[in-house]
Amino acid sequence: KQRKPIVIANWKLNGGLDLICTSVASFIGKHFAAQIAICPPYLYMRDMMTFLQYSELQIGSQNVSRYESGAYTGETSAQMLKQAGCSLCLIGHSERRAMFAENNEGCKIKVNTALNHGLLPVLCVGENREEREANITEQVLYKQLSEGLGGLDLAGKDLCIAYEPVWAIGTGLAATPAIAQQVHQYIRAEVTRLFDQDTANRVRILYGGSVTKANASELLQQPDIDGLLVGGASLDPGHFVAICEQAS
Ligand code: G2H
Repeated sequence: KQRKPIVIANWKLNGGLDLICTSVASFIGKHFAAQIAICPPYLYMRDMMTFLQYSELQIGSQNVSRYESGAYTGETSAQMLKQAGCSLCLIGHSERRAMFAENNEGCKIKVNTALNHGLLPVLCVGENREEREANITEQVLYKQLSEGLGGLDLAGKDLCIAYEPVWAIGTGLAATPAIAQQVHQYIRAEVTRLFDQDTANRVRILYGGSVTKANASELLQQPDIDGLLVGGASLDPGHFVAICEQAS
C-alpha cells in the first residue's frame, strides 16, 4: 500500500501499571511494518514513556484540550502532550461525543491545535445504528467531516481519520470488510472534495469497532483501510501484538 499502516490501541478508562509493563514488554525487540501506538489513560503516559526507548511503540492520547493554556480545570494541552513525548491524539471518539458533549466544531479546533503542535490528529467519525438503518450514513459522515475538518490547512500535513460505526463499538459485531471498505472509500472521496486529491491520497483511514485478531487481516486487506483502532482486544497484550503483526 502507498500509505504506511497504523494500528492504535485505545485503552479507554482501563488498565494500570501491570498492563503497562506487560504491554510494553510484549513489544520489546519486535519490528513491525506498521506504525503502532497505545493510548493509555493520561495518568499512565509518563510511566509508559520510560520504556519506549526499548521498542518502536509510540504513545497516543485519548483526547486533547482545545485550549492552549489558562483557567481550564481538568484539561491537558497539545503542547504538554507533545513535550511529554506523545505522538498522536484521538479526537472526537464517539464516547466523548455521546457522553461528554463533544461536537464537530470543537473537534475541528482540536485537530488544528494538534497539527500546530506536531501531534498526529486521529479524528473519529461514524454513524449510530438508527442512522445506518435510516440509510443516512453518508449524510452523517459528510457533516462530521465537513464541520470537523472543512477549511483547515492540511497541505503537507499528516492526518488520520478513524471510521468507527457506533453500532460496532464494543459489541463484538464488527462491520464486514465490504461495508467498512465502502464507507472508507466514501470518506476518501469526501476528503478529495473538501480538500484535494493529494490530501485524500495521503490521509490514513483507520477502521475501529470490535477489531480482533480474527477479523484484522481481512479488514486490512481492503484498499482504503489503512489501519485499525482497537479497544477491548488491546487490553490483552498478546492479542494486540497478534493484530499488529497482521498490518503490513
Ligand atoms: C471503538 C474501539 C476502539 P472496541 O471504540 O476505539 O473499541 O474495539 O472495544 O470496539
